[in-house]
Parts: sequence; C-alpha cells; structure tokens
Amino acid sequence: MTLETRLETAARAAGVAGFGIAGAEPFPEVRRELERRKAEGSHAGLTFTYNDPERSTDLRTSLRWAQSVVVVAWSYVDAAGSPGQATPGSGRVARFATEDHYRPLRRALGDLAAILRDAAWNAEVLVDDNRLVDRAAAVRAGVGWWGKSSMVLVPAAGPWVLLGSVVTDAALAATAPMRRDCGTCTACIPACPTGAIVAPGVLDARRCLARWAQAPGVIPVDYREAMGDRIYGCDDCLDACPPGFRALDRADGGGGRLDLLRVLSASDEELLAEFGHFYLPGRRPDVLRRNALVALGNNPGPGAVAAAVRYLTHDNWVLRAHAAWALGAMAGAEPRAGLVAGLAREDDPRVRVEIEAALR
Ligand code: B12
Repeated sequence: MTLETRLETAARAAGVAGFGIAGAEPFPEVRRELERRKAEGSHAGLTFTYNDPERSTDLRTSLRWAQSVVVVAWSYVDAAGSPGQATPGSGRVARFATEDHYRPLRRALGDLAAILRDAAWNAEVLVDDNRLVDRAAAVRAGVGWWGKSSMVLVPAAGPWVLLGSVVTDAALAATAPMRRDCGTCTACIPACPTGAIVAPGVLDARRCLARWAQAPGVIPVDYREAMGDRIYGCDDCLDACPPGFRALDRADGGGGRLDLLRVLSASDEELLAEFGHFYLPGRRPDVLRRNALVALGNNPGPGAVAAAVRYLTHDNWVLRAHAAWALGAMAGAEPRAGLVAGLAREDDPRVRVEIEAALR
C-alpha cells in the first residue's frame, strides 16, 4: 500500500468528511488578497494570517522542509445539533463552537502525523494556525471548493466542516483539484444580516457578526441589534447554503442554546471552564459577558432588567456601556429607572453617552 493510500485509509477510518494532498508551494494569490484587504481595512484589524501575509502563504518560511500538505475536513454538524427554541432570555452559539469540535479533527490529524513519523518523515499538525491559510490548502488539495460565502464547501457536508492539515517533508502525490463551483447559486449573499459578503467569495470582516462577537472592546451601536441573540459566531451564510442542507437534516435540535442570566452570573473560572474553546482575545471572559448583555437586550427573559441594572455598576466600563444599551433596547419604566440611577452615579463619559442614548 502506498503512503498516500495508508493516509487516506486512516483518515476515512477516523471519520473525516474530506481528504486530499497538496504541494507545499507558496500561495501568491492569497498573499495578494491578504495584503489588499489589509490595505483597504476589510480585515478589520484581525491578526491571525493577516499579521504576516508572506509567512502565512509560504509554509517554507516557517517549516523549511515542507514538501506536501495533507488536508482533512471534519464535519461537525451532527455532533453540534441545531439550535433549540429561541426562548426568551436564551442566547445562541454557532454550531462550530457548541463544543470543542476541533478536538476530533486534531485527533484524526494526529493519527496521520503518526503514520508519517513512523515512516521516518517530519510531520507537523496545523489547525487554525497563523502559518497556513487552511481554506487555500483545502482547495488546492481538492478537499472542496471556494463558495461565494468564502467558506470551503465539501461534498455531502457543504460548509459545515472545520479544516486542518499535516505538513510533511514526504513528497506525496497530490490529489486533483475538485471540478465544482457554486454555479448560479447566490443564496448566502442576501442571507448575511449585515451585508458582509461584499462580492462573491469576498467577506468584509468589518461587517461580519462572527467577527464582532470575538472582537475586543465596544460593539458598534449599528451592529448590536443585528447581533440578535448570538453570543458567539454566526451561521447565517452557512444555514442558507444548499449543499449543506442534507447535513443539517441529520442534526437534531437542542444544540447551542444557553441561559444568558447564567452567563452573566458565572465567575471568570466558570466561563473559561465552559467556553475555553472559544477564541476570546486575551482569554478575557468579559467579551462573552458583553455579548450576553447585547443578546439579553435583543431577547430579554425574566430577570433580564435586574441583571442588566446590576451590570451598570460593573468595574469594566465596556460592560456598563453595553448594559445601558440592553436596558434601552428593553424599554419600559423599570429599565428607565435603572438607567436614570446609573446616570446619576456614572462619571465615565464613554458610558454616560450610552446611558443618555438609551434614555432617548
Ligand atoms: C480570520 C478568520 C476568520 C475571520 C474572517 C476573516 C476573513 N475574511 O478572512 C472571522 C473572525 C470573521 C471568521 C469567521 C468565520 N470563520 Co474563520 N477563520 C479565520 C482564519 C483564522 C484565517 C482566514 C484567512 O486567512 N482568511 C484570508 C482570506 C484572504 O481568505 P478568504 O476569505 O477565504 O479569501 C479567499 C476567497 O475570497 C477566494 N476568492 C477570492 N475571490 C473569489 C471569487 C469567487 C467567486 C470565489 C468563489 C472565491 C474567491 O480567494 C481568497 C484567497 O485568495 C481561518 C483559519 C486559518 N488559519 O486559515 C479560520 C476559518 C477560515 N474560519 C472558519 C470558520 C468555521 C468560520 C465561521 C463559519 C465561524 C462561525 N460560524 O461564526 C465564520 C465564517 C465567516 C465567513 N463567511 O467566512 C473555518 C472555515 C472552514 C470552511 N469550511 O471554510 C476556518 C478555516 C478555520 C478552520 N480551521 O476550520 N474567521
């Protein structure tokens, strides 16, 4: 059995939804795109692969010996389930993050790395790593095709996959690219609630709610209502994608819903224990609390007013500001009384502006 066949057999046995092999040559067109977006600002200040476009599009700058990239796609939608009922006071987590779905992907990649190392080759697992643009590797390896949402779509699973690679110095035979595209379908483009897909295949991260949910600091007022009940990630362009419908049918309900008041009353330790697999800048759970306040404003349940009023006295001004917005969104006499009392004690001008706006 060839090494390529052994790798694919092991990957399929581990349950992957897609498998392919690509050469480790640089990705000059992706580098140009990263640089273009950085120059125009549509990377929204994100670091990751944007930090050093040369490095993230040329594996050999970080792994000098790289010859081939073994890429797999992991379908997580069965395990994630579909979000349960949007009950008042509940928040929503995108399916890719309902639990640590990267864990089985990393395990499968670890199996492949072990096979390569047993054959005396170097092997390094890269997932969500700044040294590689995962989607570019997946498209080159024929694992899927670039959809108009900018997601890589995989047969049978559609966009509902996470991607990861093993880089090796073995010169493996490459897989043929997939001869498929979205054709005339444009379902994802109008499905984005904030118009972030500005051209087929091009996402403006400044408008993407998934980006705002993980950005530090203040969520711009214009995006807070659009956040709806989301507290992490956004699936709207994926939900609209026909190649993913069959995979969604297999998912059962109940995944990704949580009680916002519980998030708002949990300690840092509790939040990190439960949501440690989220990307939270600086591992600061206040980003999650901020999102929960916005979600509470958009989807209040019993106890919502009291919880938001309590946050008007929080040490972190960003949380006080979002609590004010949430109370303004809830409207009514009780939130108003909380805001008036908050304004009387508040001396941070950034929060006062928010309280005054909420009172109008
Ligand atoms: C930064 C980042 C983000 C940023 C997005 C920034 C951006 N636009 O690049 C934010 C935080 C917003 C984000 C959101 C999400 N992300 Co993200 N993210 C990344 C990360 C770390 C880097 C991505 C990157 O380098 N982008 C660079 C740009 C240049 O790539 P691109 O947008 O794909 O651009 C290509 C297309 O535009 C294409 N193209 C250009 N013109 C045209 C024209 C046509 C017609 C077509 C079809 C294509 C096309 O060419 C470009 C490259 O040259 C990767 C992990 C990694 N290390 O790769 C994960 C990754 C891309 N994210 C992932 C996921 C799951 C998500 C979310 C679905 C999570 C969620 N549910 O909320 C959303 C999806 C949003 C979306 N529609 O893309 C997965 C995607 C898996 C897949 N099947 O594609 C990845 C690969 C992580 C992983 N290991 O699985 N993410």
